[in-house]
Amino acid sequence: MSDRAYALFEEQQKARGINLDEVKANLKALKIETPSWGYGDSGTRFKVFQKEGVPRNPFEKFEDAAQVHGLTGLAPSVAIHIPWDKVDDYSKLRSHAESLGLSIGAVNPNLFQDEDYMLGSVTNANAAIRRKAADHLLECVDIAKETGSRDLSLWFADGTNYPGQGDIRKRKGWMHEALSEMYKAMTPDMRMLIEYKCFEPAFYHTDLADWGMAFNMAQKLGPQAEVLVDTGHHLPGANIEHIVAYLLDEKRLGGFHFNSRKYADDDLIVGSVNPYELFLIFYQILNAAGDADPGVRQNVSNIAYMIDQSHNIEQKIPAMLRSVLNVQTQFAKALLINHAEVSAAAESNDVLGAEDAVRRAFEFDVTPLLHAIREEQGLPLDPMKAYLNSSYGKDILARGKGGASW
Ligand code: PSV
Ligand code: MN
Repeated sequence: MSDRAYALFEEQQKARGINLDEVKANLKALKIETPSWGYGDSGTRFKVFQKEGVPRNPFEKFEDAAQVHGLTGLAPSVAIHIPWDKVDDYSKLRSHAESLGLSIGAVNPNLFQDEDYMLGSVTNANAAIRRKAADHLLECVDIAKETGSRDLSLWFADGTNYPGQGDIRKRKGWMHEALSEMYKAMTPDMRMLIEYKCFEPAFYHTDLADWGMAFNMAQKLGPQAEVLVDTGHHLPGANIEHIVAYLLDEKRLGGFHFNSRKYADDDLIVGSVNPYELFLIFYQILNAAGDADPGVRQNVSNIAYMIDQSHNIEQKIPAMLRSVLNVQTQFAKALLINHAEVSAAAESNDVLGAEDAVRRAFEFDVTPLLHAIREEQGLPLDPMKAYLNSSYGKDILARGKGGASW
């Protein structure tokens, strides 16, 4: 049955001029980093819920992440957040990850939970607090050296709630000062990924509020600084795929924090509310993958795809499985776009023809394709079912309640 479904699918795609061998190779190369904090207890600003079976330490978070990778082949690295994942010996954490078939991914400094940072970290008016924050950034560079991480992923909660509360231009300078110091400490193979967010926890202004501010900062710092697009960090109606195309054209797209948003930074399962947006993001990326400029093509191949979600009401591991599978599905659909057909229509000003050529790819059921690659990779055809039928979810209940939060 599955062979027949695939044969039909293959015939259909061939007729559209799609090379399925290439599509399959692209799908097998897709890597999505999962966040260590997505395996721990989390909550809203109203309550952190404690779940049974949640990892008690960073080592156990990697064990859970290994389930996601083992069943999907999609998630070989795990981002860490410091101090949430602080350990005495990072080489031990690194060997543990490697023994599970994983690597340690982006290192995320945390400059938002210390009492001192209530009025800002690197942009605090108090020089001693700014120093403390900059030192934490330097500490994270050292950690990345030990973990073998390429990416340092930065997000700042810095901002103000009221006009006059802070000198916006001074704060801009302080931000640049701290990032320059960090940039100089990085090794040549490291990247600084600068994340922006329009609001929350600050509500009047955020020091890095949008992609333009992050981009400007990255440009001032140098080629190892790039922009990180968290899909939940935009104002309603923002055209994220346009931002993606723009940054790719400037060769400054460092990566993504994928999650789903309806209202603000909802941090829910990516692709659960607006899968078409995710598909259109991949459309822009795949369009740039065929660019004449090798720099743009290189940027495409270096994009870090990461999940940034905290699952408060869902079971942690299945929620992470759902997330990486949703990304894979939309990527598969985007791979079915016939770019020559889209540009022919666009160039002849055939508005509906161009829109149709993009949308049509989204409308295909890619299940036979995904089953075929999973079979070829020796993976379960239905990773979610395989997890739910395994004993892992029951076995970890022995960890009890009160595991690591965030
Ligand atoms: C902030 O909302 C953010 O997106 C940053 O990436 C943080 O590091 C992460 O969430 C923490 O959950
Ligand atoms: Mn994020």
